[in-house]
Amino acid sequence: MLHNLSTDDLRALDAAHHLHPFTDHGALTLSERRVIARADGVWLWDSEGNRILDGMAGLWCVNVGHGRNEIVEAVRAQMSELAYYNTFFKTTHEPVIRLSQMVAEIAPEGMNMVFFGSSGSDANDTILRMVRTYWDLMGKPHKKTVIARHNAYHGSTMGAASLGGMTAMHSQGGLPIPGIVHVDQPYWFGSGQDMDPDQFGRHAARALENAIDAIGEEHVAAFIAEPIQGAGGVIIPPETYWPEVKRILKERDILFICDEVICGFGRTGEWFGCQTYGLDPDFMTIAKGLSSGYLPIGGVVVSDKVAKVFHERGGEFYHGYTYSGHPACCAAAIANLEIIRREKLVERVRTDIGPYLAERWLALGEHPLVGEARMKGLLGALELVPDKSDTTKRFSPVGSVGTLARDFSFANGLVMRAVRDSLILSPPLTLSHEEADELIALTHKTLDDTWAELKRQGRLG
Ligand code: PXG
Repeated sequence: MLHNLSTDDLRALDAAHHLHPFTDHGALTLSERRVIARADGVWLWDSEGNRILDGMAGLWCVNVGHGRNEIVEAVRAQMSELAYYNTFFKTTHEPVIRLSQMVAEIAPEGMNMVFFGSSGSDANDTILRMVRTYWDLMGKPHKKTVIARHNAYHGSTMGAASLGGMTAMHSQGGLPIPGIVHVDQPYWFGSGQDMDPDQFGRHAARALENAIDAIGEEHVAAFIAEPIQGAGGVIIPPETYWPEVKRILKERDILFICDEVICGFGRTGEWFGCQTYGLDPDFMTIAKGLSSGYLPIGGVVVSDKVAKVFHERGGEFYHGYTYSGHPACCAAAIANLEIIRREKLVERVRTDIGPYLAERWLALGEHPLVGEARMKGLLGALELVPDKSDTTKRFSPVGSVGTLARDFSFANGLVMRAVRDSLILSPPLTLSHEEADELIALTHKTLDDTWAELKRQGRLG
């Protein structure tokens, strides 16, 4: 470890050797690089000693908060006993067995089998192969097309980025791969303001129905969606959306893949987002909150209906990763789930900190810069607009004000994420009332700072 390097040394070495994810390296300056040094609870400290409230729980993942020694100790104990062994060739081990059982316990009824990998991306690639293999085994090899949604994020590998609906990502690497079709997202604020939200929710759901009809049900293998789109901008669908999608999926012979990478493990006030919306997935993608990010682990929760077909007809499924069911990662996940259970963090989001924060977050909707404030569980967004009297108007160029506000937020001591011109929030589930008050005050200041700067630039109204 390089313990005595100055912040400037670290920045220079970072620039010389480190390729960051989702980063324009040509534009990233030395002084912009923030070196994070340590963390505890909801707080981060950078290498210059600044204390910052982690409003994004790392990257939507540190559900139990930072600095949990209990997880560290569980990993240390596991690593000294068995740091690594694989789960191929008829072998298994206690941590992967215990974690599989725990996940099956908290998963919706009828979902009892788990396949592990290291991330949400590889889990979605796994699902893509499972879904197409399932239909082969069912004697319906023509069912290969997967329907996903525009602006969805399902990961960065070839399959997952193809399932995602980010056009900028598709433009790099020749994506999407064949057999993936995207339909509209239920983003009322972005594209539905000419209808009331309920009407728009049904309208957005019918995009799925229309796509199925256009492709032909006999060619459609599955529909993949997040209960609430996270990276797409915390798109909380109108209440009418999921019931209508559920009806459509029930009427058709199509598998439902619920991507729970962000919504899972308490974030929406239930263990899984599909429970918040009463959905019946055939597959769930899990990662992030499974271990609260302490070690990398993700996976696929498979329904009994699908597992039965693989067991009875599948033979060998030629798929797996060196680190499938990694013992140390499983130990981290087990300790993490034990904390979530013991501290009743899921209930806490539903009945305590969720409503407490939402009341204050939604009140930020009164700010002159905010066109809409929305929150579900501990997922929030503030849509920033140039003219509050017409919330269909946008800043130009789109995204410039989101970044400006995000930078003010960071400078004020609060990490939020910018998506287009919205500010996004996804704090640890352990956030206290006092910390929530501080978070709201910092957000208020960030909105004021951004508003003053835009006024100075003459970009309001
Ligand atoms: N599905 C969903 C819904 C996600 O949010 C993935 C899959 C992929 O997981 P991995 O573990 O492969 O990263 C994600 C990841 C952002 C951001 O900027 C969001 C994610 C990852 C990185 C950045 O909001 N989500």
